Amino acid sequence: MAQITAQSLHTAIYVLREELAGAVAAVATQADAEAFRITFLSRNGKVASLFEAMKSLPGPDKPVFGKKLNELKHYAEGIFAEAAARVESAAAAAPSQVDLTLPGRTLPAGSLHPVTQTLNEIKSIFVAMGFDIANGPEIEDDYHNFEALNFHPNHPARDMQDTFFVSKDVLLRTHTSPVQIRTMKKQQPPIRTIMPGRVYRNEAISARSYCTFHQVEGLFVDKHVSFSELKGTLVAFAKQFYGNDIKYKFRPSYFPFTEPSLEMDISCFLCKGKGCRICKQSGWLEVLGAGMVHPNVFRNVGIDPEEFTGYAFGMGVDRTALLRHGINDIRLLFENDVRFLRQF
Ligand code: 2NL
Repeated sequence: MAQITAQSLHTAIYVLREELAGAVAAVATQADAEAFRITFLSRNGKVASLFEAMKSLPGPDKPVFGKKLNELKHYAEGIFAEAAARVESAAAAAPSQVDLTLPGRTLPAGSLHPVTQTLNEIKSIFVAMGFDIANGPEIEDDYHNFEALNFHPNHPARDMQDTFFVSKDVLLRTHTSPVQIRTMKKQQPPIRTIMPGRVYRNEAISARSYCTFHQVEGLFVDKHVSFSELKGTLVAFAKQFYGNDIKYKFRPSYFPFTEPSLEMDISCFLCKGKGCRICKQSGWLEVLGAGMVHPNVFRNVGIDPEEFTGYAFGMGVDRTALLRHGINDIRLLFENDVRFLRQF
């Protein structure tokens, strides 16, 4: 304030009193009340600034105006206290902004990956038949992945083209059979175990094949285990998994680790054998391979092939999951795009 006079301070007090009366009437919320306090009653507020102005009045006028300003200050404090109490009780009485009767917001529930769902189903069928479940390392050595399984040293699967090598002797397992080797090495028959898990192949990636996928292999070793028992077990599995009404057939096949070996086809469960896009118009789907454990494999793990026989089988899980859901690109299973996964 410029050079103050008694007259101008008198006017300023009058004007501020009017302003206070108007401002307090407009206080509607606790935030308004706080703004009022800051504007008028804080250390740098309008009331304090008149006290400051008073200091430059001629000496004799000071006591008179000191009294007037104290009155003004008490007036401002009084109406502020009233307004603060008014908005506080209004806030307390106001209905809650939260409607406790509203239904809760449901969080989006996750679901199991289609491959996991398929794996779980396969596992539960074999567990119900009395199979144990065994797991093992995904990083393996040549011995457990190839040599113990009777792969010839020059077998093409041992080529860099087909297998991911970590070093000359260390590799990513190309099937879950090394888990079966480890199981037979540490446990004498009877052995009735399935080995589900992830495997790796160094293949060109396409809609039909990917560099990693899942397998379930099974192994039953005991005295007098027969080829017909193998076939009966596979049929029992296929009917539970693919449906009671499927037709099936066995074809002779070859694996280094089984002799004799077979492959199982089932009638296409989508077109019931009539021929469709999924079965490539053949009416049949290849679903698994199996056979009687080769005597050389038994000798490699220290089980006497004269005393024991056994069967083993293996099936791909991802391809099965694709077939069941009519998915046409295996890569979708590994991209983890939630727009895809939400559909399962
Ligand atoms: C297939 C065929 C098969 C086995 C896996 C096996 C393991 C041991 C000994 C003998 Cl340790 N056999 N496993 C046997 C026959 C077939 O898999 O098409 N898999 C996707």
